[in-house]
Amino acid sequence: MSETVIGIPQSFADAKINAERYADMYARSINEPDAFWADEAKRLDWYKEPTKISDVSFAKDDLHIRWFEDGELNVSYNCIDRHLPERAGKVALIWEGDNPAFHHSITYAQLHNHVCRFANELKKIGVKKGDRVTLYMPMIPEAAYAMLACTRIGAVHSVVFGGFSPDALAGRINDCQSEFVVTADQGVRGNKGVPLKANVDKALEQAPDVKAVLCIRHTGAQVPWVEGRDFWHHDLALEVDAKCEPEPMKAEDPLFILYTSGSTGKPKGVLHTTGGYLVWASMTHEYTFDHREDDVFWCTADVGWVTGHTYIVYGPLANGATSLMYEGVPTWPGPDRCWRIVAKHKVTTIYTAPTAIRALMREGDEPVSKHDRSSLRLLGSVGEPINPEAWRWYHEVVGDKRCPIVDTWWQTETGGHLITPLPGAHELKPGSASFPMFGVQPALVDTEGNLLPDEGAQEGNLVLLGSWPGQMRTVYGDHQRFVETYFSTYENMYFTGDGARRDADGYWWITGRVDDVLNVSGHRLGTAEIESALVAHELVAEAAVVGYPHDLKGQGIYCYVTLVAGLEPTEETEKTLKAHVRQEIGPVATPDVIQFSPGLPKTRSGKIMRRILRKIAEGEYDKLGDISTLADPGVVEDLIEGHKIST
Ligand code: 6R9
Repeated sequence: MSETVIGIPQSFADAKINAERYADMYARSINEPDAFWADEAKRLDWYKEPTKISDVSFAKDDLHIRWFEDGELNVSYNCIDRHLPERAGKVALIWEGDNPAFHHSITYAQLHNHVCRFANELKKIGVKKGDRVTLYMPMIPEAAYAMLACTRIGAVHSVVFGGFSPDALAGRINDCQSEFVVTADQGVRGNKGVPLKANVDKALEQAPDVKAVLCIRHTGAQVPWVEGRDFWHHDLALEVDAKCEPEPMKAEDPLFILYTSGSTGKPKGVLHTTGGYLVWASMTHEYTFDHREDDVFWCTADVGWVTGHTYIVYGPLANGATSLMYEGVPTWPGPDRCWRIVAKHKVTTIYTAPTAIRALMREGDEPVSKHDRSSLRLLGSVGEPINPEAWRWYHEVVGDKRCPIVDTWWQTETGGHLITPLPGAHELKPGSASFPMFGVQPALVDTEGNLLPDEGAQEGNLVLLGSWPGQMRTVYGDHQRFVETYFSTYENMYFTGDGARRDADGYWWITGRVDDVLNVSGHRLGTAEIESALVAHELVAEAAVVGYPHDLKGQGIYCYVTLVAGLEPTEETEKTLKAHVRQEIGPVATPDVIQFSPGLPKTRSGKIMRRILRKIAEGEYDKLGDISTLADPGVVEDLIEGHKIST
């Protein structure tokens, strides 16, 4: 059977980047990188234009990554002020509430007013340049105001996903010694309230250094209140004026911290800096989505994830675009909600995750086809490999075969897209992330770290050979961890943690994580985090967590648990442990399956053999490989007997 290849539609014949231009620009970005990036930096307004373009070493003992080092700029100025002469009345943000009756638009002039006021409120509660401010927010415009207000005064934001538990929030507040929290009384998703302020109060029992909490009244719910520490946004707004000069920042000054899961230990505070990140956000938003002035761009991610940072807030606003922010869930009040939004706001570009596409696909074609989608011109996918079935449905049903799909591969660590098709430059192969973005040098290595030939079909672990401006600069407060996590597996290369193959035509296909990181509904979770939550429970002696294929979520969470001696598992125990993990980390981490087992497969030196646990969870009993090195091979039979999912 010949492989499906989908050509470039006529509507993209005049795209900003066509095949020839891509080839020229890519070659220049690799052969004359400093000249290429000096030009791309011109997309931003600088107080001081950079003359030192890059200074990078991936060597383990001298790791440093600096871009545009002597340049000075301000992010909020670039996302707002500089657009005012031409776009003051243009819509910057369209907000669509959870309740479809609630929606409004914010122009660039209004955004300027909101952000300046917000910045002055932050100053008023004591925030200074360089301070870390934790944002625990629902999907409301104030989330964007708060982010931009931090950048305006040079504070460093750390957005914590509103679905995380008080414990997880406290851990993130303490890790970056953040003394300020911005939140709302409640969030709303699918007509249900999310008790954000109450969660903050619980978190602060374990985060005593927080001095002030700025709270937005969103639903009007009653919330706990600590006089002197807590401030209402609407009260402070009355006390401050709407003039706030942006603070000139050095290109390498910290911009934000975003926590993400790795294969070991606690989540890491990924640090991005000012100049390089914004160049990358702006450039990738423009080229990948072939951005045009009258686009209505809808990225469905939450601002608590990197996709929301780069493609709801910074990329689109840096480019003077109209960005849609949706508060709710894809299927409330009905299965057609997304398509209703597309028709209502004449969305031109949707950028969403395969897990959402699969969930919507289940609802059938009718909810889609009954709405006018003629405004759509481009579709995007992010977060996990997209299965060909979902790809085709997205292309044929949602996009009426007219709209190309950009399957964008990247990570929290990379700031923005690294491998993606450009809609006017590349023919598409369903499931392939296609080609590297400008300046990106992907390569494959075998498990010993040998580079595989850069021609012909190859498969291996995905590494990146050089830096790009949007790359993370360090793990906040733990540079050694940055070195060890990304630059120690293979010498002089950034290791992505993903496996990939490149086909004979040079198309890249991401095959998924090769480390102990799970991708559950597009959310990154470390197996170690879930294990440590489980063993923290008094009933649990030992736990091992692996992923298994899940129709909707991509991967599900499969936990093997050994209870403390003498306890017999009951349904109640299972429920208790699921609720416990949910409470410790958040609903996204709720185990799908808990299998109780008296023992786990271990080597004689006591190392749990996850390879075997993964195969059992997948139901692939005949592919367990060599089990002779196990201390007690009999454990395996018990585990197979207890396997919980029908295959
Ligand atoms: C942006 C984001 C990163 C991990 C990454 C990979 C997976 C993301 C993908 C994809 C296949 C794509 N991933 N996009 N896999 N195709 N288009 O998702 O960041 O939350 O840090 O996750 O997600 O495994 O390593 P993050």
